Amino acid sequence: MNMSTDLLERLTGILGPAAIITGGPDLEPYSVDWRKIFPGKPACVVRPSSTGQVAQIVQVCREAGVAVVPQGGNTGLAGGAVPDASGTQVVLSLTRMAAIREVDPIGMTIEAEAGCILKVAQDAAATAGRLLPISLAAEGSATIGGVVAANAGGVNVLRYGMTRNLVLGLEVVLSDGTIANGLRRLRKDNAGYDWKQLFIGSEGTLGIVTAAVLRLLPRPKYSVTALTSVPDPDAALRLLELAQDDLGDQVSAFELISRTSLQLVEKHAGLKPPIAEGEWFVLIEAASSLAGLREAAETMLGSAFEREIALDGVIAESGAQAAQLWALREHVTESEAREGKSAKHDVSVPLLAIRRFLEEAGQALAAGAPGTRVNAFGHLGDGNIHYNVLVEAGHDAAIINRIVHDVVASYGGSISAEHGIGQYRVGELVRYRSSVEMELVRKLKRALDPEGLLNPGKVLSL
Ligand code: 2HG
Ligand code: ZN
Repeated sequence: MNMSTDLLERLTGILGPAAIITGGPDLEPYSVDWRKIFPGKPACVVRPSSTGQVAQIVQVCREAGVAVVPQGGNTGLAGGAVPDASGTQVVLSLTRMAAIREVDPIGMTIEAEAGCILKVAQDAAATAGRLLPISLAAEGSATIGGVVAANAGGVNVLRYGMTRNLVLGLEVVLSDGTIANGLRRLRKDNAGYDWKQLFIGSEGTLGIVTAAVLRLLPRPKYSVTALTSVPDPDAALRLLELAQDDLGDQVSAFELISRTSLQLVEKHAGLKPPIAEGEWFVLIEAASSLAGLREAAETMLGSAFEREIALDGVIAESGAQAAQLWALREHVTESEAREGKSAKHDVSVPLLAIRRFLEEAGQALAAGAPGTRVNAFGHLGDGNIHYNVLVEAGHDAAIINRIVHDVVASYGGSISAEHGIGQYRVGELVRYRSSVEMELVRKLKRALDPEGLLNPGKVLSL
């Protein structure tokens, strides 16, 4: 531990000794991300149980000039929730603040504290006959605060938008320890600046999200899940167009999976796809409360086969089979991690450029980093591909990043479609955003966190 006894005494006065971890193996899970790519060393971990305690912690840390790193489920992929290696930063874990304060099935809202696990919030909504449509592979451990702070994406963005689209109200602890309570649950609220938007996706660098009101939706009664192989990514886009023509906005997920991804899942998770042949696969889900969805999906897929934009496919016959198809997709990240290190590229490009992006990035890698293997998969319907390159001995991840991101930039794409910047992409962001944009962002940071003590080193460098 590397902090003054005075600060430790003040923190202990706020929380009691049981809610502070100062050393030993208990520190480990808070010190490093789950992939163990960004090892850090906290001065200590504090575990408040109320917004008032968060506010007091921020206040005393500020007085001591000590940085605070907010952390939820620690499931992020950009190192945004772990401390640096200096041993001076305090990790503020929100996992004890896990209450669901209210579910309102008529107003269609849920209010939850930051540490509430996403899956718990989804289940509470389902019990009330409603849908919380944020859905990600990490939903069993990701927390509402982290999801909001990261503006998480996931597999339902195509239909319901990013987390930002679903946030109606926020409670945030500001850098001076004051509490901004904007926990309104209104569909329409156009009264002045919508300040909460600043905190959504700010990754804890502007304030600490302690609770949120999220919008719920009607819970569809029927859903249909299909896995098909497609001849190439362009055909996948034509299949998306067909699906949207025939099923409208009932298409809730449209995921592209490469053969390499499925091979990794088979090798490390032991899951076999029901379709053997093909280089590219698409997992489609549609959901509706009106009957006839399955028939419509069958007709749609029938015409996809006729037009040869789908080659082979299965439609799940039961909820269990649908879960098996989803498991293939959901195990990609974990299987990739088991295979070894990877240079992750969470990129988006305009949909029509996807095939060219994939081809050009592949060619550029073959020329500039020969022998690399690409694990490409992602949310095709959002133009968001996880273009992950497996890094083996002799490969330089920085060179690989540069190669891939330069191709992304040439198509007007984004170097972080949904995972955020964290610490992983701070340098990259500066390269691909204009100096005017970067200065605007720095001004916001200086205004809201003048001392630079909220999650320093993440998202931007001052
Ligand atoms: C997903 O879509 C996640 O499964 C993780 O965003 C992506 O592992 C990744 O790169
Ligand atoms: Zn993703």
